[in-house]
Amino acid sequence: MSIRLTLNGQEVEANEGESLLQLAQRHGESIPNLCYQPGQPAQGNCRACVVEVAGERTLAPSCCRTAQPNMTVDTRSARVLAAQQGVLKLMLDEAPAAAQAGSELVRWAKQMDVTIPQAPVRYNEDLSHPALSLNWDACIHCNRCVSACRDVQVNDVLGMAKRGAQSKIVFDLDDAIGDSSCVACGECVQACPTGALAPIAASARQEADRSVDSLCPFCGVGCGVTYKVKDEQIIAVEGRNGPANQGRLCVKGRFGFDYVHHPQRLSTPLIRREGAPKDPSLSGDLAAQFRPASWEEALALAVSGFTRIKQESGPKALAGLGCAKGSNEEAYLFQKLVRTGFGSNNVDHCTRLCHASSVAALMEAVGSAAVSNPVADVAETDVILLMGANPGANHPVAASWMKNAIKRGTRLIVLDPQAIDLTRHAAHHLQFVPGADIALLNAMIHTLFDEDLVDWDFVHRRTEGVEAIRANVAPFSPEAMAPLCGVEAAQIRAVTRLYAKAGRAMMFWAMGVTQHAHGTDNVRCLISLCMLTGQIGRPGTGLHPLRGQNNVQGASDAGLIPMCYPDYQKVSESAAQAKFEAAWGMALDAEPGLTTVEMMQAASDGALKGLMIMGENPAMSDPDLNHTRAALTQLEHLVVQDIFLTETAALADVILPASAFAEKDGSFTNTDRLVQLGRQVLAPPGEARQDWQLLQILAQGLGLDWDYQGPAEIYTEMQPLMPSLSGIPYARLAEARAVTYPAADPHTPDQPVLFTERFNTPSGKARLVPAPLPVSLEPCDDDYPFTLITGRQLAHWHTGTMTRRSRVLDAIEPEPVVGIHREDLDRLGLEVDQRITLVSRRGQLQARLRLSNRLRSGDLFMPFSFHEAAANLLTRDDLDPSAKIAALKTCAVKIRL
Ligand SMILES: Nc1nc2c(c(=O)[nH]1)N[C@H]1C(S)=C(S)[C@@H](COP(=O)(O)OP(=O)(O)OC[C@H]3O[C@@H](n4cnc5c(=O)[nH]c(N)nc54)[C@H](O)[C@@H]3O)O[C@H]1N2
Ligand SMILES: Nc1nc2c(c(=O)[nH]1)N[C@H]1C(S)=C(S)[C@@H](COP(=O)(O)OP(=O)(O)OC[C@H]3O[C@@H](n4cnc5c(=O)[nH]c(N)nc54)[C@H](O)[C@@H]3O)O[C@H]1N2
Ligand SMILES: [Mo]
Repeated sequence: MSIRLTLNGQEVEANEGESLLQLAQRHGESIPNLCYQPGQPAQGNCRACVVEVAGERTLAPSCCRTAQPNMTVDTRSARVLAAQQGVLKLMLDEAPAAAQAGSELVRWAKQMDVTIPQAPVRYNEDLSHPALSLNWDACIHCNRCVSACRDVQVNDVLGMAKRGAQSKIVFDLDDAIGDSSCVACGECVQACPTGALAPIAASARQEADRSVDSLCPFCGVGCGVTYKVKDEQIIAVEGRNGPANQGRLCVKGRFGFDYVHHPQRLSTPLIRREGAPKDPSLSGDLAAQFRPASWEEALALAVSGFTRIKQESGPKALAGLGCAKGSNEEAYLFQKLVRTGFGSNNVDHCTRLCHASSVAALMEAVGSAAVSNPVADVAETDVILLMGANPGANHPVAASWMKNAIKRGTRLIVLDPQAIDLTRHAAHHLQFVPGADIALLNAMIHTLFDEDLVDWDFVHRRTEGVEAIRANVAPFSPEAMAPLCGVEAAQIRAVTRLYAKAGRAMMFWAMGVTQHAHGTDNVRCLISLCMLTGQIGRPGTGLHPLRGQNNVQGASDAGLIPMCYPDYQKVSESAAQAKFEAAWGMALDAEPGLTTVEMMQAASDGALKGLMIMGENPAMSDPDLNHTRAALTQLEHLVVQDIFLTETAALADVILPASAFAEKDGSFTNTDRLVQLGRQVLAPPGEARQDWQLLQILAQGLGLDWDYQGPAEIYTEMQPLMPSLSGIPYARLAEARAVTYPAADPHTPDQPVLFTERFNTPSGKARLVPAPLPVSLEPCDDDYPFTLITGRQLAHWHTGTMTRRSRVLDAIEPEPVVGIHREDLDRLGLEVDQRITLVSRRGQLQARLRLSNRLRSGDLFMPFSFHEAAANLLTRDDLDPSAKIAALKTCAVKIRL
């Protein structure tokens, strides 16, 4: 039934449930409003949006009055305007500090001809946090920030304390922000209409010269952001209404942008000084080993080193490590450079240390390496199973969607040795022994058969191999596995029932599952659990390996892997080889190349002599660093293309200064298979150049006739070679700016949910593969009694190159810490904050102890982001046999004083 009413003398039609404010805005009326936020329930507490409804004595707040048939509404009458002005004036009087440039309140006041009082010197404020501040004298108690913190991000930190005139916004129990549990996502800052909550940096509050819509450079969620630029400096970042984030951001995206302006940015090519030895201990002044060079000299040296090695030792003595922070176009060019310029498939990137095991297991089972359903599907699921992933720290905006779903009734199962951030929202947390994933998952699969929870109809129609799975899990009863897992059998059965019986259940996993010598088997088990219960092929179900780097999905898709051309077309298959030989006009090698860790092993054996590294820092991120760094030192010729003088660059012969994310155009593929366009915000500093241009010059030096004009042209070459992009020509991408693959033709709409009818395997069925119990490679013993878990913190990115050069992020986590359980601390007579030496069979480091209430007794946790205490000095380089991923996640260590 239509709702017809009169708005400012015109007859109009309202939508069901539409508020008068929304209706008026839709008809182009501008009504001041401060507490209302689109997408959130109306609060009706600021009263700035009052309007007149005929027949009513008092004015009505339009944000919380629903349009009704036959109403007569006036938003422009003298009475309305006077009331709106009165409200704005009162607010400015009561919150004088709100008179800050650019605040929403001031904009409305200006528009409504309300005099803006002189802003007082800032006072009554909390300046205790490195990222954001709170000025109570600018607060109008609109509650938007509370809603942002509680309803949107579900961080539950901000609240309104006390009542009436005494009421005030507080963090936790009126704690200083810096001492509170605030995670600095800044959603409150973005929501605040007066500047009461604001970035603490004065620069961020200036008026920007221009704004550029682009993407966040950090994780695979792929948030849309708007960069605010003044005098060619990024001064602030705001969440943009991108498909993955709808305005939300985390601390890195919002406050971690300033690394691009750091004085240590590489801005001129560098060449190793004659006689300066490569020092694997990385001690002393690293920059002093290099001298500035002209582009001509540096590029000529880079090329001549590769050419000489290729002539003397053959193409297989060369290799390249590409970059998952770069664009699809850069990744495509990089692998093409190695395959056609160097002449082998020795090309890889950080996916090998990351989701290589997921890729291997997924390709085998379903014939596709990407997620089946997007993160956003959590809104439609009944149960989320989260294993070996800590999205609160590592995919914070994805975590916010999960928390929103949980608030609406979705149940969360956490399978993780640590009590991760999301555990407080979980229905079940199985805090199991690190490395016991297969014992646990096979026990869950055993329970499916044992308790008749298998969806046999789905299994028969859509899968093959069920009998081998059934036979394999026969000995894995929860009761038998419970002691290995360190959790109770009843709990294993309970979570299995919850997942299997859910109408819709969705699973997410990440590095806790993948970074093991049995990583592929771990993922095989997850896939079996999903398939045996038929939890795939519908919205709110499916398999989601949370992808890590902003473009690791795209970099893998574009062929930065040694076994595959773009789109996972195998180098060993002659049809694929012929296709790419035709496209690139030359003979290609059919033998799969070396993987990341194998490259280091080949370098130390002397088989690999020349290496090109673009945007990776293996001297920090690879396992067993003493070995890795020595191997890098062994190389005859190492060229590093980066934005900083990294630990890896410090071992190079030539360093090429490149463009950071904000300095380039290109396409980037997020964890949801969404291809999005990033846009250049700034020029690279000094003489630094675009990554793609450098690759082109190197290729030309190696005799290739490349002549690309830019990313669009590169995409246009790559796209027809990749079946998954066949329906996404550049024009479609340029117009939509975000398109989900696969798309068969340009008119196929985005397909967020895959495998509704068949899988991508030759038979169309999912192939289930059983997994045996692995042999523990390094069990704890009397000498090395602790299990060290390595991973991430919210504020830092991997090897710290970028985030340790961000003022806010480095202030939040300034030094390396090792998390320890209270019992272990007490038992060993250690103190919180004590500096200790952590020793493994391969290396040692020094760091401070931090009490952790997340760990099991006997486990320690450490991030790998600190060069002064590089966690990978301790880790092992054992490889998973299928995926060649290294067992980075855990190793045995001891604490020495
Ligand atoms: N802040 C931040 N965010 C990031 C990154 C970053 O560096 N910093 N990196 C990005 C990248 S590239 C990636 S790949 C993702 C990674 O994201 P995550 O995988 O979430 O990160 P991790 O901290 O490595 O480890 C995840 C979890 O594995 C658990 N775990 C440890 N051992 C085991 C085990 O044996 N079994 C199981 N099941 N779990 C175990 C840990 O307790 C931890 O909670 O994050 C991305 N996002
Ligand atoms: N112990 C342990 N080790 C791990 C892990 C773990 O959990 N534990 N996780 C592993 C995982 S999942 C991953 S993904 C890897 C990550 O390992 P890496 O990829 O080596 O780590 P990053 O620090 O992200 O390195 C990115 C580099 O690219 C540079 N860079 C950034 N943007 C650009 C650009 O646009 N152009 C160029 N040319 N350079 C750029 C940065 O300065 C930095 O040097 O670490 C792995 N290592
Ligand atoms: Mo990763």
